[in-house]
Amino acid sequence: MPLPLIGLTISRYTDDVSTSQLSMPEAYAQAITKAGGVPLLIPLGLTEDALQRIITRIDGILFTGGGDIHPERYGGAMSNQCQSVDADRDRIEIFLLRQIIQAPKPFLGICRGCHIINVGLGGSLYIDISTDRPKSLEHRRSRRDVLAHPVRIKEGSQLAKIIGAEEIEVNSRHHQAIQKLAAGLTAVAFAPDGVLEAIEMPDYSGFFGLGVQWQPEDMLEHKPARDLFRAFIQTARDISF
Ligand SMILES: [Mn+2]
Repeated sequence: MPLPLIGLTISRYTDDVSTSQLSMPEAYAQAITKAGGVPLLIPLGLTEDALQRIITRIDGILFTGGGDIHPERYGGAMSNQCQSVDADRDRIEIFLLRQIIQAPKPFLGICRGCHIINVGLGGSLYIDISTDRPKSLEHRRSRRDVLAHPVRIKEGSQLAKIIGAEEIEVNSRHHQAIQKLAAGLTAVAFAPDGVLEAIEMPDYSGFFGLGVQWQPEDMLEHKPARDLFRAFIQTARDISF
């Protein structure tokens, strides 16, 4: 069985001796590998030409978690509540999103990656849930592998078909959330406080365009998390080979 190549976006940070580092939590690569894909990390700092070359060769993209998107990208103003903003990463991911949709090939967004899908298609974010929606649950505190709150999944959605349940428990490590949903996306899962927890592109010609607010790569001992990665990789393989 051929192994589909999945591009993964990564972060940049400066270490304690002022060296710029590109990095990504290993759990993403492990999740892709376990589901039958080959993870390929996409560096930051690339030109659009270079990114195009990558797009032609990969079979799908995983937009990973990370720091906040610059609020300018969705008509907001920079705030001291924004964390680890990287304008180059925003540029690269939004370019990759638009190209992968044009290709069209499967894509999955996780946490920040879910926000990139929404912002890249014209939606907006709450800069900080606890400030902008003070009555919300605590979405930020969960340890990576601890289930923090339930999400209710919209009947008939692609996500519901993949997971096969109306409600699942998820981890939660985000301080931002989708505010205005972009045209062309459907809201397919909500936390009990109304925070949007999953989105998808209905009738997408690349067959898999989905974003989740939780972090399934840290919950692989749970079947819904494994099923999500498996469906993503299977689609990438089916449309490529
Ligand atoms: Mn949450």
